Amino acid sequence: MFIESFKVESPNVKYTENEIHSVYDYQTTELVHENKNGAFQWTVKPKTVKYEFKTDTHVPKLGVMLVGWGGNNGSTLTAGVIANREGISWATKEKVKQANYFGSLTQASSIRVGSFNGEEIYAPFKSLLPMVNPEEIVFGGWDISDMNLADAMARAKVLDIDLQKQLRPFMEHMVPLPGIFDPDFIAANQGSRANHVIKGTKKQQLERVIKDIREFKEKNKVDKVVVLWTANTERYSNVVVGLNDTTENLMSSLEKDEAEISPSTLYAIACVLENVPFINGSPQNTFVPGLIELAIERNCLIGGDDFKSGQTKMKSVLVDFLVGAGIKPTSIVSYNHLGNNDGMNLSAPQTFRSKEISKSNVVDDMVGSNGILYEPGEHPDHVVVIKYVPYVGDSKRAMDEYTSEIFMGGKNTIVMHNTCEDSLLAAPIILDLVLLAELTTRIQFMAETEGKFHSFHPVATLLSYLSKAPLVPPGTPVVNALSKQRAMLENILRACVGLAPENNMILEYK
Ligand code: NAI
Ligand code: DG6
Repeated sequence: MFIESFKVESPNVKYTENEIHSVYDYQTTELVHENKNGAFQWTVKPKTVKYEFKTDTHVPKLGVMLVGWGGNNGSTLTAGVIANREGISWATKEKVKQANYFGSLTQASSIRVGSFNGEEIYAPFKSLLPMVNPEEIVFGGWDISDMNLADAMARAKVLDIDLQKQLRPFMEHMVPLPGIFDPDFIAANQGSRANHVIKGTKKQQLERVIKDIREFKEKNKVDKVVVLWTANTERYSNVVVGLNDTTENLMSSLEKDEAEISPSTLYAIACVLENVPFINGSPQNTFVPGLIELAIERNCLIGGDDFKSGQTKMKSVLVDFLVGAGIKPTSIVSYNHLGNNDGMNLSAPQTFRSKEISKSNVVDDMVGSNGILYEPGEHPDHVVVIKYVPYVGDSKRAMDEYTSEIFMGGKNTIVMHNTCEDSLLAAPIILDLVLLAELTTRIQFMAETEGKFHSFHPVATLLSYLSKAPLVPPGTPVVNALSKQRAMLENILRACVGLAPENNMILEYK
C-alpha cells in the first residue's frame, strides 16, 4: 500500500515551527586487533553512539545555475521541469504521454515506512523531509554557446517534437550567460560552438562568475543557489606541487594566470568563495587538492564526480550482486557508442581518458570486500570503450560483457545491451543532486561526545548514489555499490526523523 505522507510520533522526535529535532541511537562497531604470535586477532565490539539531528524545515526558494545549460542535459532538464509544472501532455505515434519525473530518486521512488495489517506500507522518498519542489526552482546558468534554451532543446534532438512545440514559448527567452572557455581543456571539435565566452584573465573570469551568481540571486529573489557542472568533459588538470596542491598555491596561481587552472575549477572556486554548493557532473578532476582544502576551510558543499546514469549504475548493481553471491567476476568489458555532442567531445583521447578513469574504478570496493574470491591486489580485467557514432544521436548504446568464475572451475558470461536517450537518464539525476545538496545544507547534527551541532562534511558523500566516482573527504572509504549508497542516504534521512535504518528483518512476521 502507498501513502502520500506521514509524521513520526516518538519521545525522541520533536517537530517545532522551524525544525525537526531527533535523538538517535547509532548502532555501530569498534574494531581492535592484537598481534598474537605473528597473526592478527580481531575483536569486534558492538557499540551505540547517541546522535542528535536537527533539520531546518524552512524550504528556501532555490536557484539552480547549470554550467553548460544549453547542452543536452541542461536543456532536457529545464524542458522536463517546465513540462511537469505546466502539466503538459503530448501525442506520439504510440499514445498521449504525460510529463513525469521517472528516474528521479527524490521524485519518483519510495521508501518503506512499516507494515500494517500484514501489508507493507510505502511512502514517497520526498516525504521523508521537507524538500524543494522542483517546479519552484528558478533555472539559469552559463554556456559557451549563445543559443537560447528552445533552440538548444531542438539541437539536442532528445524530446518528442509535439512536446518541443509546446515548450518553445516557455524557453525561447532563456539565454545562458557567457561561459569560461579554454580550448586546451576540451576537444578541439568544440571550438565552433564557442561563440559566447567570458574574456580576460582567469582572475577576471572568476570575478565575472561571482558577479553572475550575485546578480542571478538578486534578480530572481532566490534564497539559495546551487551550481552544477553539466558542461563538456574536460581533460584532467595536472596536479603539481606549488600550483594547485594547496589553497594558498591555487589562489596564487590564479593571480599569476596559470594556464593549468581549468574552467571547471574556476567556476568551483567562485562558488566556494560565495558559499554556494558546487556539484561536478563530469569526470574530470575539477576538485584539485587546493580547491578541496578551500571548500573544507569555508565549509562549502562540494560534490561529484560524474553522473552515475546507465551503464555504471548497472555495473554497481551487478558486480555487487555477483561478488555478494560468492561469484568471481574476472573480466568486465564495456562498450558505448553515442552520437551527441558529449560523444563528439569524448572522441578526443584526453577527454576520453577522464571518462575512462571514472568508469573504470567503480567496482573496487566490491572486489575488495571479498577476500575469499580475490587475492590482495587482484582485480578483474576491466576495459571501457567509447565511440562517437553521429547517427544514433543522444540514444546511447551500452554493451557489457561480464565473465565470472563459478563453482568447480565453471565460467559464467552475462551480456547486456542497453539503448537509451542519455539525457533522459541524466536530467532526473541532476534534479536529485541539486535537491539533495540543498536539503543537506539544512541538516545539523552532533554525536554525544561533540557537544556542538555542525553540518555534514563539506565533501558531500551523501550524494554518492548519483555519482560514478564519488568524491569523499581524505581518509574516507569510497562506496560504489548502488544498494549501499542508497541505504546510506535513506537511512541518514530516516535518522533525521527518528526512524530506525531500514534493516529488512521484518521480525514481527518471523
Ligand atoms: P553537451 O555537450 O550536450 O552539453 C555540454 C554543454 O556545455 C554544451 O552546450 C557546451 O557548449 C557547454 N560548455 C562546454 N564548456 C563550457 C564551459 N566551460 N562553460 C560553460 N558551458 C560550457 O553534453 P551533455 O550530454 O549535456 O553532457 C554534459 C556532461 O555530462 C558531459 O561532460 C557528460 O560526460 C556528462 N555526463 C552525462 C551523462 C548522461 O547520461 N547524459 C552521464 C554522466 C556524465
Ligand atoms: C559515453 O559513455 C558517454 C558518457 O558521457 C556516458 O553517457 C555517461 O558517462 C554515462 O555513463 P554511465 O556509465 O553512467 O552510463
